[in-house]
Amino acid sequence: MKFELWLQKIADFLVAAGVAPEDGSMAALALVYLVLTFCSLGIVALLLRRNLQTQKATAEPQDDAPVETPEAAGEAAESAEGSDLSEPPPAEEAPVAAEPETAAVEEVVEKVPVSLYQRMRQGLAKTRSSLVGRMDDLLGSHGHLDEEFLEEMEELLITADFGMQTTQDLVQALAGRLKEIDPNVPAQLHDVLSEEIRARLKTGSSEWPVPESGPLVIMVVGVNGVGKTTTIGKLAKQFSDQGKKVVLGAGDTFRAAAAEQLEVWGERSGAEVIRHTEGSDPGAVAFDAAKAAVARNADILILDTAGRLHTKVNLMEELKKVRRVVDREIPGAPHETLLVLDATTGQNALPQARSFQEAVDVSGIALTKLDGTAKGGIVVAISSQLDLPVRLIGIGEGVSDLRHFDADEFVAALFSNN
Ligand SMILES: Nc1nc2c(ncn2[C@@H]2O[C@H](COP(=O)(O)OP(=O)(O)OP(=O)(O)O)[C@@H](O)[C@H]2O)c(=O)[nH]1
Ligand SMILES: [Mg+2]
Repeated sequence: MKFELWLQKIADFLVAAGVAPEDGSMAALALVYLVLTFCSLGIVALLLRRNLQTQKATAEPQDDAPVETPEAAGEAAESAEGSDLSEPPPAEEAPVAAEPETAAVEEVVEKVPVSLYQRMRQGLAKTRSSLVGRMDDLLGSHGHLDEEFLEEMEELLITADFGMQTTQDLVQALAGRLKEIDPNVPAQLHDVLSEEIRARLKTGSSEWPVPESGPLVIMVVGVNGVGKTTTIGKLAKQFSDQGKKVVLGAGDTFRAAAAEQLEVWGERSGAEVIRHTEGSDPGAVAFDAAKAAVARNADILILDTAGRLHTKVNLMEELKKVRRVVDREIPGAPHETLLVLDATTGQNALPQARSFQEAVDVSGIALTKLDGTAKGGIVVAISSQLDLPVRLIGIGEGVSDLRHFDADEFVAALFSNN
């Protein structure tokens, strides 16, 4: 009623302003419509502006940290060239004057733990959008959750690299909990699935073993190109930052560039690198590296090895020999044998792990390139199907893109909204 009165008043005003009396009501309605449209547009524009400002504020700390460090710039250049570092970089590439700036940036990152978590989320962005995003779409297309929904979930988990065994296990668990999920509330599906995934992830200790005496020896093995040398470099930097003295053994004598690549990481992390010439015996390098680590009173010795196919028996024998050599020099060594697996190779990682495990008594997994795959399910497959802890995950090429694997953090980074 009131609206009609208002409309009549506007019509009277418009007629007084010169509109024909028979068009007064229509003109008043049109005016009201126009005013409402402009108000709505104004509100939409305000909301968009606020959203843009929020996105900018959350993006800034993550984008700045890796890009501004001189190390990150160095790594970007290195990744552009691939792992083939045939030309050793000029000495200026590790400028002493640039150090404080790097330290300052890393200090800021240390002081704001949330940004470390955000970086992990950033690294897992592809997995999150493909897994959780597709799951939400699937939920949206099903009015009620039935057998067909479960079949499609099974397909989704298999394409996300969870592997047949883990997928079937998860789908079975999901089938028993469907009544907890309202198809209109995706968060409920996230909660159920993240709980089930979390229950299947093993939590290894984040502490490294403490040897009875002498340096902690970590031997790093894996097939070609999985990220062994890069992981060693990142790890050496982490240990050095903790004030530990690190020696690196360039046990990949197969390519001259391999030792040079390790030397670049040695410069970055302040670790001494023991190397021989191309083609020499990896056992001899291990012997010298162990001797040097003891003589220098080092806390950590990390041994690089050449990439090798897990199916080549003679190459696996070579690894056993290297182990025997270090054990003779430092009893009990290697205390940790880290198998590096490339997450982008998917299910092939599992037979690789089994072969290395048989040959050299692997004690933990470093899963690299999780940032480069939309198939993060491999973490769950490896963690639930192998009797080995996932110790480290690589979520980028940057020096700080190596994290101790924390199952709670991993699940949160995949499923939570912030
Ligand atoms: N995106 C991404 N790239 C990585 C990661 N870890 C290593 N890489 C890249 O993978 C490539 C191979 O890394 P390397 O460390 O040389 O691998 P490798 O196992 O030592 O290789 P070989 O010694 O030839 O067997 C390099 O370009 C690295 O920068 C990671 O976590 N994420
Ligand atoms: Mg290498």
